[in-house]
Amino acid sequence: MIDHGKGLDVLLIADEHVQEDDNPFNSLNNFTQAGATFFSQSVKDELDRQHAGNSLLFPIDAGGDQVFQVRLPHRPSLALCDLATVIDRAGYSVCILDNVRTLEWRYDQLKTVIQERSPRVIGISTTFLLVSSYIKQLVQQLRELAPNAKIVVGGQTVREKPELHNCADFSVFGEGEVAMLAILKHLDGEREASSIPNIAFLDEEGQLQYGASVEPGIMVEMAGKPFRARMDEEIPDADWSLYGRNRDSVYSIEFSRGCKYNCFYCTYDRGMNLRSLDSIRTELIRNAEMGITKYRIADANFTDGPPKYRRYPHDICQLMIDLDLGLQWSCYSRVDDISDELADLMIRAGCFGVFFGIESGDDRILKLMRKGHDVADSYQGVATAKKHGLFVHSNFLVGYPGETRESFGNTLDFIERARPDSITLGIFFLPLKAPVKGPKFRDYELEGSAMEWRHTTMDSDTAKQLVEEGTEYLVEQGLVFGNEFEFQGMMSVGFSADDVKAILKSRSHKRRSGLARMKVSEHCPSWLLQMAKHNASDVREMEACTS
Ligand code: B12
Ligand code: SF4
Repeated sequence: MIDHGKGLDVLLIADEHVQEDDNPFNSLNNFTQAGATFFSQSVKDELDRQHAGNSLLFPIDAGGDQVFQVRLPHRPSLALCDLATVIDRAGYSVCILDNVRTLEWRYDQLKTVIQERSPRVIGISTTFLLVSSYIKQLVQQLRELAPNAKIVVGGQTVREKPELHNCADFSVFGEGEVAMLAILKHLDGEREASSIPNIAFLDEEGQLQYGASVEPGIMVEMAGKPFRARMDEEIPDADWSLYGRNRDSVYSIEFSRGCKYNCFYCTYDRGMNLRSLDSIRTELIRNAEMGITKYRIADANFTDGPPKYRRYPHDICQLMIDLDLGLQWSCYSRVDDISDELADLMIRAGCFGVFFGIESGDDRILKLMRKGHDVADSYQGVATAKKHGLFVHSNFLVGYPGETRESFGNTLDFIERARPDSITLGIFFLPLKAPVKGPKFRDYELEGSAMEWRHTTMDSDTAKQLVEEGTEYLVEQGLVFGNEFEFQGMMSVGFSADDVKAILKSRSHKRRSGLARMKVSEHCPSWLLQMAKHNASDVREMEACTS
């Protein structure tokens, strides 16, 4: 490896952008409405005066008046932390910067790091950058800022969108730890790019080439068989001391990769790759020593193990109970996993909430989804989790092939009776590649993609309409629209899990009220000042990265 003195081998960056349209009301997950309060220019001026450049408030146009909504920072990226850990352990220097385009001052830091440390390689995570044009723009911007750096993109979006395969010097599909080290070896002159599995790269003539074991057709056409680059080694322990930010108190942790189910609308990787309890113990203890005790578990489904080790989650909960580190966490779960025994263990291990993807309240649709559980299981799972004191968020989707007004009526009926603590109701999203696009669904004549589609029983316009009508109806019935994701965002800036529950509840009837009726606060509440202070200290923390 070449010694670059103060120079940097790898700069890793991440940001979050999930909608084509920049209107924050279309990407509510990036923001918090903080109890549906919006702030006026005078509050913005006051915050700027006290903590210049904190970028906390995001301007929105409210029918001519400019008001501001609170924007929470993008969560710390586990992908970058994992990558940084293996890069660092291999002896390369590495630095992480996130929120690079969302937060102005973070972008300034990016420029400083590039100027002062001339990274050889810049890696971008697209896990939460969903928009191709945005990614291309970011790559272009980096090329201008760092013309000599090689740019590597990785993460789900670049894997799924073929138009991105030639946007950077290297694209990594699937797990990135092994591939990133191989690319660094290649740049050190020790390996041919064409021998690296699961990557695309630009050759000396700027032509797109694929590395070993990737056939371009497979990357984009394979419906029903999601692509997975399995690592032979264990999932690495993430070392957050490399992350270089101190704002957050809620972090990601991963116990397994992949999922053993095969729901036909879902593109998550199939199969399960587990960590040993020993490595989990080491990571939990090391994190606690750094003050990290709050988590959003990143597993596709935390509450089940593979067929040969069904009690994996039970054992992890028991480990957490025995360690007694005061952990608090939430996770994805399935209704058919939640027994009294597991719910009790989860509560004692520090779980405060679960996210169930229930999707439908109609048995015929659940069967078509190959969901693996029925409506009775859903009633049972929600009731058991609530009985033990878990906050239950549930997601439902409208318009899966076979959906009719009648089946949607059954979903509304289920929600009204089961009453999860919060819900999201959205239009069926048709991914580029998912089993539902395969031959088994030919009879439904499914066409289109993403949010624009049609099939024999419904089209996306009708589904949108039903989502609107259903939402109005459920709001009337006192159901809470929110998201379990918001726990992480709000807890990161100092709210407790109980505060977040209270905020979600207070928001229920306001959620759909729209811009016209929103309240504009002239006051700067103490928590907003607190958040601004967090941001200010984060600026100081990042100075470490430039030195
Ligand atoms: C946990 C999770 C969440 C959590 C995040 C919690 C947290 N603390 O981070 C929550 C519940 C908040 C969440 C929310 C959403 N999520 Co989510 N989530 C996941 C999930 C299950 C795991 C992500 C994760 O952290 N994995 C662990 C890390 C280590 O893996 P990774 O990011 O994939 O990184 C690896 C490789 O991809 C690669 N890699 C990644 N970046 C880079 C960069 C370089 C340079 C290299 C070389 C390699 C590389 O190497 C990494 C290590 O092996 C994935 C599905 C899955 N199983 O992957 C969906 C997933 C990321 N989510 C997705 C979506 C769409 C969303 C939402 C937009 C959903 C919604 N409609 O609201 C929101 C966005 C939230 C927001 N804007 O606020 C999509 C993204 C699709 C895409 N990119 O094309 C995914 C892939 C699921 C899917 N297939 O639909 N999510
Ligand atoms: S929807 Fe959930 S349970 Fe089904 S395959 Fe996807 S991750 Fe697994």
